[in-house]
Amino acid sequence: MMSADTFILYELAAADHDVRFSPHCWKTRLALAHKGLEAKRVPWRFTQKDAIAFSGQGRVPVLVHGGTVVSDSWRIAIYLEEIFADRPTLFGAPEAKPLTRFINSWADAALLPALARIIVLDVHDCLDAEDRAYFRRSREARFGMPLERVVEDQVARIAEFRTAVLPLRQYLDHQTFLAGSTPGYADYCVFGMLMWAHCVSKAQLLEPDDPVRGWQERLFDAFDCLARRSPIAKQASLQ
Ligand SMILES: N[C@@H](CCC(=O)N[C@@H](CS)C(=O)NCC(=O)O)C(=O)O
Repeated sequence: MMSADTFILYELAAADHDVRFSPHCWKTRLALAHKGLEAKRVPWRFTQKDAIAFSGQGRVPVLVHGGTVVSDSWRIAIYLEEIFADRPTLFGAPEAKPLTRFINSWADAALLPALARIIVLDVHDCLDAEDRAYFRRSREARFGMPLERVVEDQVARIAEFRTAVLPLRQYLDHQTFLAGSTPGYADYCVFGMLMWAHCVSKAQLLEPDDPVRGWQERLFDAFDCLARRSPIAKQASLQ
C-alpha cells in the first residue's frame, strides 16, 4: 500500500462520522483499493460546501493527490487508471472503458433513482440535524413531494427495483463479476449503489436466491472484506 498521506478523499458522512454511505464515494473507495492505494478519508457533510470549494464544485467524492484535485467519481477512475497504469487495471482492455462508462451511466440513471424511492427517508434519518434540513429541502424540491410520500409504498418500490436489476440478474446468473472473472470498475459502479442502501437502510432489496445477491456477497468479501467491515447506520442493522 502507498503511504496514507499521499491521497485525501472527501467522503459524505452520516451524523455518525464513521458511516460513509455515498454511492459515488464507494465507487472511488473501491477504485483506490483495486489499485492498491490508501487515502486519508475526510468526512464531509452536505452543508460543508466551503470545505470542498477548492475543487470548484460542491459534490463528493473529491480526491486530492499531491497538488492535483479531481472531483466526480468517473473522472477520478480515469485519473487513477492513467496515473497508475502499471497497477491492476480498472477497465480491462482500453476498449472496455466506454462500455464501463455505459454501466456507470446505467447505475446512475436507472438504479440510483429506483433506490432513492426506497431509501430516501433512511438517508435523511442518518444525517445530522443541519444536513437533514438541507437534504429534506433539496430532495423534496426534486421529487415534488414530502420524503414520507416518496417511500410510502415500499412493496411497490422494491418490486420496481427488482425489475430494474433484471439485466444484472440475467448476466450474473452465469458470470462471476460484471467485468469477467475478477471485479473491475463496472462492478464498483453498480455495487456502490447497493452499498448506499446497505449503509442506511434495512430494506430487503433482493430475494435470497437472486444471483445479484451472490455477486454482492463476493464484492463484500473483496479487498479483505472492505465493504463488509464498513460501519453502517444503526437504523440499517437488522434485528
Ligand atoms: N457525478 C458525480 C455525482 C456526485 C454526487 O452527486 N455526490 C453527492 C453525494 S452521493 C453530493 O455530493 N451531493 C451534494 C448535494 O446534493 O448537495 C460523481 O459521480 O461523483
